[in-house]
Amino acid sequence: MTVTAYQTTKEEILAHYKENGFAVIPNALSQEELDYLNGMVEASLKESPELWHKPMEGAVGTGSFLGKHPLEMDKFIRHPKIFPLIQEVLLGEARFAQFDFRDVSVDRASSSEMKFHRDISYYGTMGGMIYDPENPYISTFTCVIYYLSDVHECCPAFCLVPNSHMYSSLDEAKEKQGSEYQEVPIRGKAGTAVLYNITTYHTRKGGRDDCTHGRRTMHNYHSRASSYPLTNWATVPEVLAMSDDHDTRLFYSQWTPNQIKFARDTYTQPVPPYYPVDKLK
Ligand SMILES: O=C(O)CCC(=O)C(=O)O
Ligand SMILES: [Fe+2]
Repeated sequence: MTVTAYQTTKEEILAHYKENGFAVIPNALSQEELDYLNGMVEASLKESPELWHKPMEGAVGTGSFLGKHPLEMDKFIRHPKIFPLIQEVLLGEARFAQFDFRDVSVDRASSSEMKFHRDISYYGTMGGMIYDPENPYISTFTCVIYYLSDVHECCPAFCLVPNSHMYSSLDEAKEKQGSEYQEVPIRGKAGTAVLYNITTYHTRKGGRDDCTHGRRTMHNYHSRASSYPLTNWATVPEVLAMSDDHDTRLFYSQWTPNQIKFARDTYTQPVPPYYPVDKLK
């Protein structure tokens, strides 16, 4: 198994993902895009702190940006550099699943460690399929984490165990992978994107006590047409979910239970009849 630091060409990215369950793409976002997103995050933290959840494992977070700036955020959710890769690993079936921002402040950097885990859909937690052995890229869902700040040696860092999707615990991965087992922390400049199969074991490593940076990230999860919704809560604004543009409407069509209610209660257009809208309280 080869785990190299960064992949740059489309071929390298896809080969590395296929072999290891992830790829790291430097310069996925331009300086202009980073300035724009960081400006929005700073303004939101200052002006609308109520839209951010309380620190969880050291990170505050918000899923409010898509509702507030749908067309602007859609450009990042289907980013011209990264979305074609997402479509590739999801066999052309990509569907929107979840989009949020997280911020670890400097003073919380050293207490922001998570436990190793897999991100599993709510049907997955009830026994549904969590990876697809028939997909050469294994994934039923994929996520891209964009670093919006530089991640140095001292900073909180996303970290994963390559090719560990098939084990039901980290101990089993250690035992079965033997000398192949590795925990790979991912560091890089702001603008770096980590694309990973969400059932690959991963965590956020805490920062060092002397970290003076913290860490800011944008997390974007994608489902497949043949998977179930990832969450039971994410919602999509009408301008995207009911778009006249066929590809846009299709991409935002995997509605969660909460989304059906949200559409019923807030959209100007009727909810499409194939959703069980009358059955929901
Ligand atoms: O913030 C990170 O580096 C990892 C986050 C994560 O794995 C999660 O929220 O499930
Ligand atoms: Fe996770």
